[in-house]
Amino acid sequence: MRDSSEKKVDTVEKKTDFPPSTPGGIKELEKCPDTSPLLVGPLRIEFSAPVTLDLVREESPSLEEGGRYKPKDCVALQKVAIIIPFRNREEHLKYWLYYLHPILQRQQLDYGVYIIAQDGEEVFNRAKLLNIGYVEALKEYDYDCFVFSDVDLIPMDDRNTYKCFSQPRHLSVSMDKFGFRLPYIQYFGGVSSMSKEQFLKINGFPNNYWGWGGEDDDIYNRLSSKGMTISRPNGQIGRCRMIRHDRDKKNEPNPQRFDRIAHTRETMSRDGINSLTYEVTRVEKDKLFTKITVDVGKPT
Ligand code: UDH
Ligand code: NGS
Repeated sequence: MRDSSEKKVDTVEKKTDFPPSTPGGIKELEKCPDTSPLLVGPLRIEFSAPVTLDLVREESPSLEEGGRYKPKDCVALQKVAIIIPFRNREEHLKYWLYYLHPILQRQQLDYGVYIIAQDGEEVFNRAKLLNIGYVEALKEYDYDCFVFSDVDLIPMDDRNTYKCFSQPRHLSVSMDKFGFRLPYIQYFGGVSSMSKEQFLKINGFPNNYWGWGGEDDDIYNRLSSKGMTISRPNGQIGRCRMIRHDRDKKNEPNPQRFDRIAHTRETMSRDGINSLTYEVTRVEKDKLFTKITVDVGKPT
């Protein structure tokens, strides 16, 4: 009988002789690099050319149903759910899909696109839709990172990676409508990302901001009250364009927003992902996205 030290040598030799392989003998994929070699840097973004969903579908051969993708040649470093709050912005969505799918693929992400559409004619509730996106995306796949993006914002540089960092990330730092500057240092609106842990630490987002404004400041207050800081790309890489639009119906400035953001620290433990209620009314799987239409209720 051989002694245990011989056995050990045996195991080591096996590992050296055969590179990591699956039971079928196919070589396992390696992790993707920290920086994707496919990135091209600054991009020309414009909204004059006509774009149709069929055109975008034709140009996205590698997508799987529901707007899902993962790199073929390496294992993505993060599994990212992209959540878009939505109602009646079909024109903007076309441009978003047209520009973002190729960018996200060059960033070598394992990702899915979730359009969370508010049903009915009640006042719009952006932050609640984002909470719903988090919950619904996790029912489908073991995402570890969540990117929350307005439908009308397009990055102008593909080095602005739509992934998560050791601190919550603000990605739309340099918007054309603000003269390519941050409007104020605490600004966290537009496009942001959070890992599952970061999101849960703040009990998700507030559910009671009905109408325009303040919900992004509430999220900032939540992060800062839990001792987190905001990570950002530099102002060059973080440039992005907003598709110009008029104010939407049923998304008027919320007169309660100033009072609400003054009390985030007291309300955040009871208003958030732990108090979220809604009903899914429709799920549509397109090649380019998963669209989940939801009844979010109305202000009480
Ligand atoms: N959204 C919709 N539908 C709506 C309202 C909002 O899809 O009816 C979503 C969409 O993803 C949008 C995001 O929520 O990008 C943020 O809402 P917003 O576009 O109203 O916010 P923003 O600050 O505009 O971009 C405010 C109105 C600006 C009026 C300018 C008039 N010149
Ligand atoms: C602040 C709003 C934010 C908003 C930001 C930029 O004043 O919700 O302006 O708005 N906060 C409050 O109203 C308390 S923007 O210029 O994009 O319309 O995101």
